[in-house]
Amino acid sequence: MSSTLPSPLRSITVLSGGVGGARFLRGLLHGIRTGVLPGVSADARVTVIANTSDDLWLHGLKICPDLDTVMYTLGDGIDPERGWGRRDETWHVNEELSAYGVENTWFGLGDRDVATHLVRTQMIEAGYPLSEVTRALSQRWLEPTYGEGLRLLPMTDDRTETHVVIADADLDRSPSGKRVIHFQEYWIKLRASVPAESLIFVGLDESTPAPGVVEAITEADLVIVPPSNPIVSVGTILGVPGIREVLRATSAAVVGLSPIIKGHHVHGMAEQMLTSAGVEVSAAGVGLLYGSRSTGGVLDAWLVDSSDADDLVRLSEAGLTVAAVPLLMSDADATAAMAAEAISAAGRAR
Ligand code: FO1
Repeated sequence: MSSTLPSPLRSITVLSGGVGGARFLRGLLHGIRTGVLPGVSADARVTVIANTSDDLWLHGLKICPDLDTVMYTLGDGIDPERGWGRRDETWHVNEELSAYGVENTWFGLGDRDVATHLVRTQMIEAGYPLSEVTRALSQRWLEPTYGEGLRLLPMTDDRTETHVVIADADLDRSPSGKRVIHFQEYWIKLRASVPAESLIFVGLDESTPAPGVVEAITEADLVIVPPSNPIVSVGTILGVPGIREVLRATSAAVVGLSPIIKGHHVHGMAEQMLTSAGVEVSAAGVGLLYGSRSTGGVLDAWLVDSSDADDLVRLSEAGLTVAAVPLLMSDADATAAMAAEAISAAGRAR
């Protein structure tokens, strides 16, 4: 590793969405614990800045899917098959709501998961900001295993929500021929099966970074952009006024890993989101979207999967330090190896 990366690395900040980010974090933390990451201190602190623009209010409950996915995954409470929600879940609340004919039944509210939403909602209604609520929930899920070694922060305490504009042929319902729906309705109910004409990030322009977010980027030794959705997860984190600027200004190296392998999103449905934003659905397309800090972007280094090695020339011509390495997060060891490659690339970029 280059001598220009702090040695050892003591502080790593990760900008995370839901499933992809959480799985990457599990591998990163596994790598730190098992000592397989080059130049990383065994007591390195990881700070996660999570997307909150997927959040929704449903049945009077405040639901934060990406915060919860990270929290449950790292706290070993996640359902491993679904990648979201609690393991050993039951669905009586959902069934009872359906029996009353109460919408929205397409959103899976598990009984165990509901307890998290109840605690969060109670605290928010008592006046606590989301960052404080997240800290309280983390006391159960993260502190017992990671102590001071892991901190989960929402990107903002302000309410932001991603909405999607879709075509609607039912002119009685949508005289304009278009309808605006919550991102979760597009994602879950429609399974992103119709084109997203555009995205509306409600409240994002007026939001401010949550306490600790700016410092976590400014004071980090390394910032990692994991294989999360570049538009509706990382894109919204970068959309909080001030975050892109501190990322561009930090003395930490910034390295990203492609969520797109051979033209497909590995852990989600990012293709539709990239297409609606006019971005090429490829590892190169996402790398160029983030861009090199040397030319006004946010990254120093970008990793693509070995099968996307053809994209490397274009990316390095755009000023990025690049490498083609295996990017399938098949288990914690394989993911820790990805984190090790990210650290090596960050070292070469300095
Ligand atoms: N994803 C689904 O595909 N179906 C669901 O019913 C569903 C419910 C749900 C409840 C709580 C939660 O934290 C996450 C949930 N997710 C569900 C995942 C979530 O919609 C998304 O994958 C993300 O928001 C995208 O990161």
